[in-house]
Amino acid sequence: MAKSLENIVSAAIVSSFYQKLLDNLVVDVAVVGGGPSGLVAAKTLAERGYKTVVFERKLAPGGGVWGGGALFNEVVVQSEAKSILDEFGINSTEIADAPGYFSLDSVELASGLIFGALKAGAKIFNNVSVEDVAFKDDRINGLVINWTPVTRLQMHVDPLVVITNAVLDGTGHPCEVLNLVQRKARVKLDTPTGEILGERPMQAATGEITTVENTREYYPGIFASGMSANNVMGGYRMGPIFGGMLLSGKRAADLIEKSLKK
Ligand code: 48F
Repeated sequence: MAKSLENIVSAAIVSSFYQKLLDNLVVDVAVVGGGPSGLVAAKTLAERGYKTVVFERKLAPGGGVWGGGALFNEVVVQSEAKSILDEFGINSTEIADAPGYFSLDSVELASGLIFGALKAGAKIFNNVSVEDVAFKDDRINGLVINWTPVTRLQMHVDPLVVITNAVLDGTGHPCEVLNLVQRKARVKLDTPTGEILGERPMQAATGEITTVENTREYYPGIFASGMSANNVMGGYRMGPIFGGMLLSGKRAADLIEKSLKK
């Protein structure tokens, strides 16, 4: 019997998704959160040859980029991170009375980062929430994942596990994965108190610098980038300027690569 178009479409989706998921149950790097820092890290690591996967809770990756500032869909990036925009092919315009600062369309930034990460070879699983971590020998070696609708509806459904050599917590303000590590594994993180210090209020210039400085490994096998790193180390928030996020993603990729080469 000839296959109907409906059957061809459904079978193609099921078989290609099945293969994609199966291929990514063991990876080099698992990025939690498809925000700007996570997407830059994913692209950089994928193009350097590391098997990299991104798990994003929402339907659309891009995190806090889409909405610009107060839903005005424009954001600002400073000159230090302009080369990352260029690398992704994302347009920006230098602000006439503020040399060294560039304004750009937040929809182009979000979609450009997503497209760049995918084209570099990273796989993105959207609608997937990371709800726990897996441990081996005092090191994080896996992520426990489930469908976001399952977690949102609090359905009593067991998860799946992805094994990885390195995790990047790119979950933004709540630093969800490191919170899980602290709360459930009851281990000390590499911070002055051994705990998450908590994000501080707005101080844009400082926040932009500390976001990058705070990007590092906080427990064997788990790194933090972007606002997650700032929350863990008590850094300041900065609003809709995104250079620090992009540079944080690059630094996360460099540090993860260094640790994988050990
Ligand atoms: O918050 P987010 O954009 O991360 P970021 O890279 O960038 C922060 C900026 O967007 C902005 C800012 C800049 O001035 O302050 O906030 O630090 O993106 C984080 C992504 O992680 C997803 C979430 O849906 C968002 O898209 N996420 C959070 N928790 C989980 C998760 C989880 N448990 N599992 C999967 N995805």
